[in-house]
Amino acid sequence: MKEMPIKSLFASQIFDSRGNPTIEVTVSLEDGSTGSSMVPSGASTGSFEAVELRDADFTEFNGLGVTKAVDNVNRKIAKSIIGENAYNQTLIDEKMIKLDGTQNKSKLGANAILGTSLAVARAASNSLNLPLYKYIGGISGNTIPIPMFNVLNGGKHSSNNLNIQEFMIVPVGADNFKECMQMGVEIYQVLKEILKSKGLSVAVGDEGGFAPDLENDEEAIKILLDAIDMAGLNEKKVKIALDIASSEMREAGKKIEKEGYYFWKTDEYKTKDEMIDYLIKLTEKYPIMSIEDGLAEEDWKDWKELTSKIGKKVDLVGDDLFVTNKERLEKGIKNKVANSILIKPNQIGTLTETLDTIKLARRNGYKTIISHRSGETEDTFIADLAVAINAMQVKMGAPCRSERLAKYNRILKIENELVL
Ligand code: 2PG
Ligand code: MG
Repeated sequence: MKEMPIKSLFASQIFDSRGNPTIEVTVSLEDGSTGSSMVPSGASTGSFEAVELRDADFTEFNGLGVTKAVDNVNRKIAKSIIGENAYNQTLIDEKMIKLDGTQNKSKLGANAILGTSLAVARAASNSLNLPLYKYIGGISGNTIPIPMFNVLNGGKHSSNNLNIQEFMIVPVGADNFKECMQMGVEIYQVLKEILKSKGLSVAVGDEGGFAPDLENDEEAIKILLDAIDMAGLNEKKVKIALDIASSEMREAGKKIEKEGYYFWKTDEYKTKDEMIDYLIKLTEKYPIMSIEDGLAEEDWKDWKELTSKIGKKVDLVGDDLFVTNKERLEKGIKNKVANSILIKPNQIGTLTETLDTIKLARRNGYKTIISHRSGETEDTFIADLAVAINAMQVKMGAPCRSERLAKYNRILKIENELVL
């Protein structure tokens, strides 16, 4: 294997799209090339995710500072990987996993480890003068994904009364990414006009989608269908996708000492069976192609039931359920649970493990969707990753707010490069 030793590492505390501290890592190589990475952060995090190391010093940034993680990169991780070959991503990731020594990367921090892992890949691609997607995907990594635009925000991503966290539009009928963007943007603008005409708020939530108070969650779906129609499109060209983020409702249920799902924003309660029925009915009534986290991260039995009932016609996506973790995905495969997986590198903490989980999903016919976090940065790594692994879809928020658009714009650029 060709060698290019890592010369130095530098981490610092920067800020994400919610104004919370996060970490940026820059890796420099012996040939002078460098690569940087900024780590995102979730709000509706799964309890089995790798752990972000936060300072927990409540005199600063509500305890969310990352100076300990920064220090871990600058000292411990630097000591372990300086001099190692940047082209050997697996070796570097394995070294960090060993150095951390915990199951969930809580010692060094998944933020410290991921920031380094992605910066190494970027530095290596720069050193070889290759675009990142080519470095990761080789000659076969060249598929432009379909975007899922989260145009109405609810749940933990906003302070409105919508329980479902994400109402997405998916331009499945577009011929290319450029057309996907046009459809997404035009529907988004029409949606804004519809909300305005009803006297509703057009302020946006964490992922750039509008966050009005509506009659109920179903009204949100109906408004989306109106917007699709008024933009001159139809249900064949643009489908609906939902992220229920139901682990949050399950947590809220536990707080009121119940077994099922508590929709805390509207004070409604559903048993597990009622939740399954509710989801099935939604798919019967509306052109919904995909439901993410329809059931909670530990409700395997109910997930299995939902999968057997509608898994043939709807993408059932595990996010909090699988947390980009190979073992959890293996359990899902064995038990015939879900048929798609959301991939978020910061849920697992290294590029190598992310790619391993993607491979396992592929081998077992699970659809892979590369996803942002609700707290994002201008880093566009996941755009390249999506093309590199030939992801079917990407979920990167609304076509609004530059931390979201940076990623969509990057895919537009890659598309242009690929047709040259
Ligand atoms: C999700 C994500 C991203 P968060 O639930 O899918 O949309 O949200 O980053 O808050 O976990
Ligand atoms: Mg989710």
